[in-house]
Amino acid sequence: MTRFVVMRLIPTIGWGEAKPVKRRVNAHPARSGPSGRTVLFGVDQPQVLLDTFVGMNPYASYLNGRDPVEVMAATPAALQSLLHGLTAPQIDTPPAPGEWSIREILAHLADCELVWAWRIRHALEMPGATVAPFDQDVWAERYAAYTADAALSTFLALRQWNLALLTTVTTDELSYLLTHPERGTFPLQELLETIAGHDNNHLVRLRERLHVEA
Ligand code: NI
Repeated sequence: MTRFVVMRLIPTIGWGEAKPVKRRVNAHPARSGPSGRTVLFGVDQPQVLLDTFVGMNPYASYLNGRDPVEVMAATPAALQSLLHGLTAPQIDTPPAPGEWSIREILAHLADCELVWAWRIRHALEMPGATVAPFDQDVWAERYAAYTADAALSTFLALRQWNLALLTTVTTDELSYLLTHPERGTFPLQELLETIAGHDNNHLVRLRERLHVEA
């Protein structure tokens, strides 16, 4: 069987954003990458589409084939381990103008978990539902309101809540579809891969920033 690399229209600014705003250094992976889906919606696509669509979940490359729920379950401990012993200046100071401080990254992770909590439940309730995008930079404009402790606590609580929900999700339900206005239609399983890949993307960047080996 001929394998096509089908490209899907994924905004280069990453997951969830509504418009092409300036890209932050600590935002999301670009659309290109080594891994990807070869078939879109179960159908090999004609060659003409290959130049049009981006055929991959840009976060999948951060999973190394691991089960996304397993990765999601490991993130809280990995994150807390990285944060252990950091000083307030390390947490609150952006490494460069226009980049997020660690406190802001934690707020971003909490906000993403909030969005994903809704999207998972929305897909389970109404398969095929269209989800709302969000602009992470607009949300970040209010991040001065959040302490690092509050952001971390919120992320940890929501992650625990989502992992508990996922214990109830059946294999059939993982194929329930969602439609994102910019990313197109994909199954719940791919949303979980996105969440886990997003986790790992930020963990990798935090380790780089803190000069910590994986
Ligand atoms: Ni992110």
